[in-house]
Amino acid sequence: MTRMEYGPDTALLVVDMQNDFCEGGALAIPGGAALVPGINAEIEAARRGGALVVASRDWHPIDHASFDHRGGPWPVHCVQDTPGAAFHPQLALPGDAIRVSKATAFDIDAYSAFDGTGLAGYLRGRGVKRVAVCGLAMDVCVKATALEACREGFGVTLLARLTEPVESDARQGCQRELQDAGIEVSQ
Ligand code: VGL
Ligand code: ZN
Repeated sequence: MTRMEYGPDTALLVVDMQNDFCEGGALAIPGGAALVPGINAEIEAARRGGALVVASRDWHPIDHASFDHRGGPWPVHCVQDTPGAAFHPQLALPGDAIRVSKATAFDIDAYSAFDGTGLAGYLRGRGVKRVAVCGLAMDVCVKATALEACREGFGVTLLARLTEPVESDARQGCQRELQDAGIEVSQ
C-alpha cells in the first residue's frame, strides 16, 4: 500500500465533492458522501506536508449542453449557485485551498479540472511536480483529471480509496486504464 508523500512540490486535487454527486443529489454516486471524512484527513496530511490543496467544482449554467433536455447524457446537475452545486457541507476545505470551477460554457462539457481552467500552468508556476487525485466521479471527472495531469507532465497518484465511480463495476477498468497511462494507484 503506497501512500502519497506530500511536500511543497505536490498538490492534492479534490475533484467535484458537491452535493449533487452525493446521496440525495441529482446525479448521486453511491458511496459519495462516505468519502468525505477520508478526504478531510487527506487534506490535513497534504497541509502538514506543505502541499497545495485544490478543489474543483462542476459549475454548469442553466440549460447546459450536457443536460438530457438539451440532448446530453446527464440529468440536470451542479447548476451554478444552486444547493446541489455547493461543496458537501462536511468537506473541510481550508480557506487557502484553490477553488477551480469547470464546465461553465453553455455548449461544451469539461470533465477534467485542467480543461479550460489554466490549472496546469498555475500549478507549474507554484513549483508543483506531482499531484494526488481523489473525489467524484472515478470513471468521469477523476479519471479525466488524472489523465490530463499526466499529459501535462505531472507525476500522478490516484487515491483509489478516496473515489467512487458512477458505474459500480467501473473501478477495476479505471484503475487499469490509469496505470497503463503511467499513473500510480494508491489503495
Ligand atoms: C461529472 C458527470 C457529469 C463528474 C460531472 O464530476 O464526475 N460527472 N458531470
Ligand atoms: Zn457535469
